[in-house]
Amino acid sequence: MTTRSETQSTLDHLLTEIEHRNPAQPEFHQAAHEVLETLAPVVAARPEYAEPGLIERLVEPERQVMFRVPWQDDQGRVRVNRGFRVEFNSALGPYKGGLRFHPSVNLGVIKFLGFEQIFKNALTGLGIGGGKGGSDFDPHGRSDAEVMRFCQSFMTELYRHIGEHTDVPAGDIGVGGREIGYLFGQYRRITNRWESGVLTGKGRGWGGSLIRPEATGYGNVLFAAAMMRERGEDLEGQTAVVSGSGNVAIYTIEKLTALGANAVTCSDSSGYVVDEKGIDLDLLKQIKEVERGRVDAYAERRGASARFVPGGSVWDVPADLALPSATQNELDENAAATLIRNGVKAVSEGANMPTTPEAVHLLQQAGVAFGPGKAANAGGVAVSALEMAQNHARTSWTAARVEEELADIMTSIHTTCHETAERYGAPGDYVTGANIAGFERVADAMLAQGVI
Ligand code: NDP
Ligand code: 2IT
Repeated sequence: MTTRSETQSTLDHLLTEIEHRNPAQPEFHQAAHEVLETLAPVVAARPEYAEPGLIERLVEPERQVMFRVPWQDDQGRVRVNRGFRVEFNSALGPYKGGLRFHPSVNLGVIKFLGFEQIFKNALTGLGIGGGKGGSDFDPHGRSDAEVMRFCQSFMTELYRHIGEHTDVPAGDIGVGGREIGYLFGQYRRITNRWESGVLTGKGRGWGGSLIRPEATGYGNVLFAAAMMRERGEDLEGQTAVVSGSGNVAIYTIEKLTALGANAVTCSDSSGYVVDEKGIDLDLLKQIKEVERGRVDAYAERRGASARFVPGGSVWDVPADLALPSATQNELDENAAATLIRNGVKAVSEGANMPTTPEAVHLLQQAGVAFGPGKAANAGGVAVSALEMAQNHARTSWTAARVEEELADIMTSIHTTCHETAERYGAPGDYVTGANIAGFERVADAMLAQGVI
């Protein structure tokens, strides 16, 4: 029987090796550290997990695809972007995870997202493996025709790697309903197949699941509510700060408002808006979903209750709850210290890895309930898996049914994380609970399926 400290030193050695073998991929290193630093208790307790090569296989993607994406802009100029799909782990089902279109995308970013996705998808309890993809293409300011040509070129290469039983992409930053439509159209044209289950987040009239657009934000609020219940409180009357103003942020604000909380902020890369009356969702949706505008337009049109703060940090606004819903590492140590000073009770991650490790540590030390993204934002991919189930059965469920299933899944993820943390001596630590519970499910499947 190995001790916890022997196990931890083996894991630390492996982390050093990961850094050497994957140079210049800081986000992937960060994600690997965050998981491997919490696994010692379970690896020490269950000798089968110490089997040589198990964790080494887990941190190495099964397959990584990179490709050229040439397209023509509206002026006829040829542009060249880079496309990625990292198929990380298929022990539990077909690779599943979104596509991100953002100029900051590179292989390390996609690997961090794919690695997180393995554990997140395991936590849903559904049959989905982990993958992620995307491109350094920037959709901001591009016409619909440019976005369509880009998506068609991207799919002209990607199609050979995906399929309803192989790898099922969906949306992420910069990829929403419009992009999924163009991608699906090109896949159907190239393959001459109506293969609904090859992409999720489709339009509701052609195979999309009701509640998929809402699922990540709604799910995160349900997770935050479950954490608050553990503290003997609910969301009614709580003030919430939300970052971002895209898919996840909008439906986070919608669910917070429905449950009686007051969501007072949103943001984008230009700055943030604070609205003391609570964000007016019709106005925000009009500006972001219809006009594809910037958040300063919200403050201009809303009147006296709202103001726009160019550049500033949304975490400066005092609140009971914080739900980061934009991007990685957007909530750092300084922001965490400010939130704590202002009396924050819970932080629940809608985005993937938005809180830096130092900030997570500070929040946990201060007794703030902290919901890590791989648990808290799993509602999106869970409803994607329900979309796949509907597609396979050639049926569609009512919104009420999907929402009920989503609520059950989020409750079960919360319970699993909570109980697992307690079982391994870290009560209240949802990071440890999520990592260990996700790891156990994937590791058991990998061990059962042999060395592949
Ligand atoms: P969207 O593209 O719809 O919205 C992203 C929002 O975040 C925009 O307001 C955007 O502002 C802002 N943002 C993005 N990058 C940056 C940056 N580098 N600095 C400042 N602001 C930034 O994406 P989603 O809402 O879908 O995704 C948000 C987060 O949630 C991501 O971390 C994603 O991985 C995660 N997630 C998404 C899921 C989904 O189902 N969509 C599921 C689970 C997690 P701007 O327009 O100015 O760039
Ligand atoms: O990070 C995520 O979980 C997503 N972007 C959603 C993935 C999906 O397949 O729905």
